[in-house]
Amino acid sequence: MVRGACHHDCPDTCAWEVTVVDGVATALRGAADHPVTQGTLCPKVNRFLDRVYHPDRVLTPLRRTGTKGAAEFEPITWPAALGEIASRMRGLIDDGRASSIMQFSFAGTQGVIQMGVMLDRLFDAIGASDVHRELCGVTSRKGSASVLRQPFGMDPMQLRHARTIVLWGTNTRITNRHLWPTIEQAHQDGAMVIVIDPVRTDTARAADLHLQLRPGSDVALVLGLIHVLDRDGLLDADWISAHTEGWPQLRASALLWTPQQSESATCISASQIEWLAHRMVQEQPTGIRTLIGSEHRRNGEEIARAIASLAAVLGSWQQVGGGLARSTAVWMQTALAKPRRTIRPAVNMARLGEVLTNPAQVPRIDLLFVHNSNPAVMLPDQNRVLSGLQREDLFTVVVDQFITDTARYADIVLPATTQIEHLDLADSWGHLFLALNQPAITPRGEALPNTEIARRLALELGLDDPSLALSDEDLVREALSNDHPFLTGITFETLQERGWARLAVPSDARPHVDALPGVPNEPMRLGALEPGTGDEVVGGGSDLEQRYPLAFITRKQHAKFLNANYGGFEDHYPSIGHPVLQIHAVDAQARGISEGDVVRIFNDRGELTLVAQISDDVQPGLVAAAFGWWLQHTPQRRAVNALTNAQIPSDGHGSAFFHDTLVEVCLAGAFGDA
Ligand SMILES: Nc1nc2c(c(=O)[nH]1)N[C@H]1C(S)=C(S)[C@@H](COP(=O)(O)OP(=O)(O)OC[C@H]3O[C@@H](n4cnc5c(=O)[nH]c(N)nc54)[C@H](O)[C@@H]3O)O[C@H]1N2
Ligand SMILES: Nc1nc2c(c(=O)[nH]1)N[C@H]1C(S)=C(S)[C@@H](COP(=O)(O)OP(=O)(O)OC[C@H]3O[C@@H](n4cnc5c(=O)[nH]c(N)nc54)[C@H](O)[C@@H]3O)O[C@H]1N2
Ligand code: SF4
Ligand SMILES: [Mo]
Repeated sequence: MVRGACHHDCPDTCAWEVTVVDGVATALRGAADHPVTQGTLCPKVNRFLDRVYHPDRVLTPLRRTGTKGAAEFEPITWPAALGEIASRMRGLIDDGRASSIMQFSFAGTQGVIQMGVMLDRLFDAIGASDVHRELCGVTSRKGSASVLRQPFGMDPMQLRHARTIVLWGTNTRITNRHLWPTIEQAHQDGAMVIVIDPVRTDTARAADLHLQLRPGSDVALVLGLIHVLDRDGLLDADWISAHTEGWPQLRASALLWTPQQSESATCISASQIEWLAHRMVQEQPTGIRTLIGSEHRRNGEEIARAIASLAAVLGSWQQVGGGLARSTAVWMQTALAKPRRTIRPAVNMARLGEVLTNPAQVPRIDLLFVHNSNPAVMLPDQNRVLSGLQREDLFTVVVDQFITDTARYADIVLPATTQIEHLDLADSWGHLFLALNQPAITPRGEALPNTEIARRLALELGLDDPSLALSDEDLVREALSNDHPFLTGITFETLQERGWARLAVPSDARPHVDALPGVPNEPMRLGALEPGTGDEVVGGGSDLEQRYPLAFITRKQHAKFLNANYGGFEDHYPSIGHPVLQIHAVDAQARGISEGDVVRIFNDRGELTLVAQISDDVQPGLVAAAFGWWLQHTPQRRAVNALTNAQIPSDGHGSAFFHDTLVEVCLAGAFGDA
């Protein structure tokens, strides 16, 4: 039995055990002794060994033989593949154009080592262009950090002690399922579970109360709540003056937001707003759990700021189980040694389509090196991304385990190992446990870990910096070499023996109340809140809205999908077997659409043909389709991101406004197409 941990970009970071017989992995199960995993994985990963041994695995390097996008390749050797990549890179470097090489990667494997530390070093060494990996969590982090400074949140497991649990724009039962037992236990002990989400999700269905607010109206809801808290004298003035600054400004902005005004902006009734404000104070601790549901909007940062401000004025941080539970990444980043990096030219990853297609782009990108990501599926404004990947003068390398929709466009595909074939240190953004992922089998075929690909490419390029020759074990040891109290007692050896370890943080630690090592206890920063408007939203009265009157949400919806990892694998499809468009009966009727009709969804960026599903899980004015399906499922060979909005915050940092997307829907054929 070999101990490891899941690599997916998922808050649960499960610890697992692999049974190996004669060099073949025969069973994979959740570690029974791990307090979060508790012996079970999830519907996505239960059959992960099928993925490891899948007949479609890429097992040798491949070179393109057909047109871009056609996925026609021939096998080549590693020396031939690396030789060709290195000679193209060398040509650009010698020409003084190293920045026309772009590293594009994300969190396909989110482990500390395999997510990119070695490839980052390689591209740092040559001065290639980079991307800001900010499509997930950065907007929400910015918003909460503006209140909390260092955005330490409560350990989500402390929700066990909450009496009022607010799941704010997070679909826990689908996206964070190992937190659900904690919530259920608290519920059994009398806690009330409230979901705030524009969609009736699986989590909303299981909650005591679902507040189905208008998309993007969260700030107006918070202002209404703070209005009531203040008006009814429910707030603790001593707590607020001792632990916050900027309350007068926040209070002044909330004064204008009577429950009735908040109702008209949010569609949550004034009486429910009054009730919730009272509940959150009278039934403490109130724990607010949020992830990234509301960040994919123009006002996403303000929404995160509003939620953090609400937690601050409630004073919930004082009791274990109260406060804000968001990403735990800051705990991990504080604990682990920071990799040494050099600054290189970089653009927000959401801009890839624009960068590849804009003739005036400086520097022009001539060589794109993709690893741990599937930009053809996951980036907004897909048509633009695909036009970029189609460019004949772009040399594209994709490192992956399968021929993804991005790999179809590659000039060279390099075969990557899976998690049971390489070493990694798994940190988590959903809890405080680290795990060591030990390789259980030798790599299949000629697959190599990202780290080894970087080492070989460095040699090929003649780079002799010793840091580019470190082994995977050296890299794990390096990450653990930080002299921080959170790492007390955690070494490579202890992890090797036990498999996992919780950061040395007391289980009843109260961030922003108790002192944390090295974290100054500064007041939380409040200030006026601005509901703002979205970029493309219903109710704004824009010209665009006249043409495209429906909001379009493309959330993570399926229990067996994990981003774009499984949307091309039949055994992972939901029982209906294909993607659908959820539309409310009111909007369907207005367009003559019935259940099962084939419909066309379109806007200026693109179009999709899907099957309609009439559902009151969405509200009138809002249509929804799941993110994660690969391109083969529609006649256009496109997925939901063909329609989504690639705008990013004005400072260039944060997520794209995926969910600020307007569309129109009609029966397919109504415009003469099928
Ligand atoms: N419309 C819409 N778009 C979205 C979102 C949404 O909700 N709606 N969510 C956004 C969010 S939050 C995220 S995080 C992104 C996710 O975007 P990505 O991180 O790009 O997506 P993943 O599908 O998790 O992983 C991408 C690839 O990594 C590969 N991979 C896994 N392990 C390894 C490895 O060890 N080595 C290499 N080389 N490759 C590996 C997988 O095979 C997979 O093809 O999508 C974003 N896009
Ligand atoms: N099964 C499964 N699990 C996953 C993933 C997956 O693809 N599949 N992806 C993983 C990744 S990368 C991430 S980042 C996490 C994300 O985890 P979550 O943040 O929980 O997931 P999302 O589906 O992005 O968003 C959650 C909810 O936000 C709601 N929402 C949208 N707009 C608004 C709004 O304006 N206000 C409010 N209050 N709510 C809004 C959506 O309807 C959705 O139900 O999940 C991880 N876990
Ligand atoms: S995808 Fe998430 S829930 Fe599933 S095994 Fe991996 S970490 Fe656990
Ligand atoms: Mo994400």
